Amino acid sequence: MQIVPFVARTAAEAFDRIQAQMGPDAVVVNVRQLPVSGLARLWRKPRIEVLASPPENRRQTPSTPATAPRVEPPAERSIDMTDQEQVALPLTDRFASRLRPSRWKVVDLLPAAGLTHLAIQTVLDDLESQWGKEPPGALAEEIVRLRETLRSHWVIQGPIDLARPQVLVGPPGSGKTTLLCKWLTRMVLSEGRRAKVFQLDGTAANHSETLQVHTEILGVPVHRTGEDLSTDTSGEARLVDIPGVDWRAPRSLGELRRVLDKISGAQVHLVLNGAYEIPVLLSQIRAFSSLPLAGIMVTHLDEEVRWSKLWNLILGTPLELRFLGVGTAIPGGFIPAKSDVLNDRWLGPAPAAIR
Ligand SMILES: Nc1nc2c(ncn2[C@@H]2O[C@H](COP(=O)(O)OP(=O)(O)O)[C@@H](O)[C@H]2O)c(=O)[nH]1
Ligand SMILES: [Mg+2]
Repeated sequence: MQIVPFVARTAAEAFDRIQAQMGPDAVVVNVRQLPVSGLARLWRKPRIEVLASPPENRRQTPSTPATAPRVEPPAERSIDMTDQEQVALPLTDRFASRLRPSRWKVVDLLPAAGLTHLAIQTVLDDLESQWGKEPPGALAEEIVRLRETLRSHWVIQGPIDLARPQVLVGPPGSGKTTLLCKWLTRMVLSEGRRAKVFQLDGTAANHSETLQVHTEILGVPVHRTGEDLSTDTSGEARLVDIPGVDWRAPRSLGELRRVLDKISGAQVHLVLNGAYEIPVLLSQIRAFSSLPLAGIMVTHLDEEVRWSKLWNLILGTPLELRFLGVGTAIPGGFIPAKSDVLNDRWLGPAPAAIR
């Protein structure tokens, strides 16, 4: 990956220079404040260094259609893959034997992809009703149809509207603040947007060094109360960071709801730790769905090989999967969720014709 450093006095200046040199699809890989040493500290404002990569480095050349399932890195190359992620997956598990018989061979792959019995049944029913009980001859053809069937299940709730406050909620430690910093960095350095952050106390006090450091680097103002949040007409994106709440405590969820009720027009996104098992994630979604949710964002995907298991959430809830967070580095590993992103590392890159 070719990486070019840009040193600038402000985030806006860095954005302009990256755009001029690399165009709108440049990928921001890292951002940090450069130390000012010696006496210069007294008069010189610290500068920021942004590492960016030109767009042609982002995609692998699409390969020929997969003839057999394999684990591949995702098409989005801004993610660092660990050795652990490259390990091949077993192709069957204990659920496979309990599935109703089908001539579709591709169904045998679904348990290893982390799909629950219920989700597999749904996919199998849809495969057969959409394409017939008799599968096409080659496994590669079955995989093409499986991709289409899964894609038809992708939930769309509508676009994120940055004119409305964007609020990230979820259990404590699920990665909300980290994801917010990744999103903010993308807005400011890749999209050239102006933004502000509201760091609110919820049922607990909200302290975050990560948020403090990154807003400072980006020159983004942080408001410690929600006073101006609903009435703000500046046109700047408003990102709201709230402490997590215990999803097993209805009282905490009730209090969170009261905080959210005061933010008029908010789009509320549930942030979950994708390394957790599916039954836990589904229970968390059920608990938080008493709130007006506009989608889900899933983090910690550097700790989970089977991104395909997120299909359980898509098949089991009416919520749109918005963004995926991969790792603690900011802004690295912030990926708009798409059907192919979940499938590529499991089924191999999609043939170019159906992308
Ligand atoms: N491995 C890994 N750790 C993460 C990820 N996102 C956040 N974390 C870590 O998880 C912890 C909690 O993150 P934070 O964003 O403060 O969670 P919050 O309480 O939901 O705001 C911190 O130590 C983060 O560095 C991720 O995608 N992968
Ligand atoms: Mg937080």
